[in-house]
Amino acid sequence: MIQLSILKITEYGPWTLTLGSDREHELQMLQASLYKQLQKLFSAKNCLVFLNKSDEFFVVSNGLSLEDHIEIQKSLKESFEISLTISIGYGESPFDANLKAYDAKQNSVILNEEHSIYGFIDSSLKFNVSIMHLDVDDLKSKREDNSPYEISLKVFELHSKIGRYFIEKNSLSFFLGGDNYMVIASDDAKNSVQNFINMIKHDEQISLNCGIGNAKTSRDAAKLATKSLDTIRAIRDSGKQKPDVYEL
Ligand SMILES: Nc1nc2c(ncn2[C@@H]2O[C@H](COP(=O)(O)OP(=O)(O)OP(=O)(O)O)[C@@H](O)[C@H]2O)c(=O)[nH]1
Ligand SMILES: [Mg+2]
Repeated sequence: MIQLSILKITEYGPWTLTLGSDREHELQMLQASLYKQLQKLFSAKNCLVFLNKSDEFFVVSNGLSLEDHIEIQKSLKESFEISLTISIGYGESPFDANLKAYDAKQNSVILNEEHSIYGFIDSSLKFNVSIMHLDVDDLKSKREDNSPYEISLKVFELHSKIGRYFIEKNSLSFFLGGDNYMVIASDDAKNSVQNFINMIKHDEQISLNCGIGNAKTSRDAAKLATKSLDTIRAIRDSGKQKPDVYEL
């Protein structure tokens, strides 16, 4: 079972208009500081925040109580003029947890009105999460005959392919920067990642490595996923035949 908290800036559109037209630089600074603060607050509680579209953030919040969420809301209130709405859901798969959180918001299932928290929490459930850290093998060599802009276009096209493929496996994919992606993965996703890697190798001539981590909390699962990825690199760099996928 996995618990997901979706944070969204409340009434952001109308608020942005209050800044006038010369606002884009202000909004970019606000979004960057908000992301930094959220990552700080949630990682202190052993969670990892995934940046979705700058006004919305996904957190695998396994084990976090309503009180934990209220504490975070109080802290954010001290630092930011804008506020966030939190929707919490759980499910057998990451996509199901996302649906449950979404349903709660749509149907106004309130957990705490003062702090704008919606959703469902059940502390009696047993939580765990699998994270897959995907990375392009030897992106450096592609830079030799592609300009920075062409490389980034490829990186975003790949993100779209990862997202489309793994939503079919009830999993959620996020871009982390560079040539790095993380998938909050179902068992089905883990079992099919080698097929996905083979497909991308065949269709796009891009080699991917995938480290997988399993743990109770998202910070631990991400740590193990990255450790797995680094293990693949270490095997490769020692001159041995590397696996495409490694799981801890
Ligand atoms: N978010 C994130 N970005 C990383 C990480 N490691 C590297 N990067 C980014 O990815 C870019 C490419 O680095 P690498 O993936 O190490 O380079 P590479 O040539 O593909 O080498 P290999 O992946 O070892 O084959 C870097 O410039 C960083 O932007 C990581 O763990 N997390
Ligand atoms: Mg790489």
